[in-house]
Amino acid sequence: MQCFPGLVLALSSLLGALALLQLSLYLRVPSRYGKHEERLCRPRGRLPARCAWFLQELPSFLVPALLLALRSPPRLEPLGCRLLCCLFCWHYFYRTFIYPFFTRGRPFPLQLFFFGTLFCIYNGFLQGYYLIYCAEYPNDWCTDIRFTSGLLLFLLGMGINIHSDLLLRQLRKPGEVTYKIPQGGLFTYVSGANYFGEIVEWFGFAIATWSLPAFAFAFFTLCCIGPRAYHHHRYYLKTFTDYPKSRKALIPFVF
Ligand code: NDX
Repeated sequence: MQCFPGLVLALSSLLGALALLQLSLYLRVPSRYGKHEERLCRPRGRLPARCAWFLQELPSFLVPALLLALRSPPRLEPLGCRLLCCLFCWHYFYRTFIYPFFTRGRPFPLQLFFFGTLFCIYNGFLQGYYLIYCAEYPNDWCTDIRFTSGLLLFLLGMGINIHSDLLLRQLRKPGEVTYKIPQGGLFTYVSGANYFGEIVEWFGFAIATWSLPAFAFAFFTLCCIGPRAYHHHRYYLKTFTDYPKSRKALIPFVF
């Protein structure tokens, strides 16, 4: 396989277009899973959350790993480029092999599972293909301000995301499906602390890679879970009369 810059440009543009489609679809009405699903208890047409999250996210880890294995001879030089590919796989290792096994979420709708899986194959291919076959970095990329600041943002975002996922999980005992007010960590300031972390993480990744595919993915993430944070916030305000009034939806002290 070789690098086709036109393919990278086309796939990144389509990702940007999907992001805008998503924004237009989910700004007014939330995506129908989790607390925004209307018919909550019918098991038909749903997959257990653990199974759904594992299978859905797996391609984001497997596809870049497969592309890397197929690359002969390996071309992940210099060190900066190798590290960047590892960051992407590191996140999806967590999301595929750790997060699903601890989740206490409701069953996931099959239709969204199908779209989610397609999305993960698509994005796993785009990010992996670009980093493994196309990206060119100078030898001193690791000391470039874009790499170091992006890496710091990525690590900060990932830390917030994992910590917030943990706080949400601890709200329920095994088998429980009720919703409570999230407390602690960044939830003190925003209703969508896990989403805020994930968005910071992928913008950090985009800055560190300084690439069109990564910026397109960061934008997609913002358009996908940004509106969801807003809908979560409205849900909490409507459901809990004692919900902290100073808490914002997504960005601490701002929105
Ligand atoms: N998976 C990303 N688009 C997505 C699945 C949905 O990783 O048709 C994108 C991802 C997919 C999406 C994926 C792609 C686009 C799709 C979309 C659906 C429609 C959309 C396919 C692939 C689409 C077009 C138009 C382009 C075709 O019972 P429960 O499940 O609610 O329990 C929850 C629990 N919880 C609480 N428990 C007690 N009390 C409370 N108050 C609680 N509040 C929540 O915590 C869950 O078990 C858990 C987390 O819930 P929630 O709702 O806060 O997060 P969730 O949305 O489930 O995300 C989980 C993590 C989170 O860290 C988030 O940052 C990350 O995954 N994520 C999620 C979505 C996308 C994404 C990251 C990204 O774009 N980077």
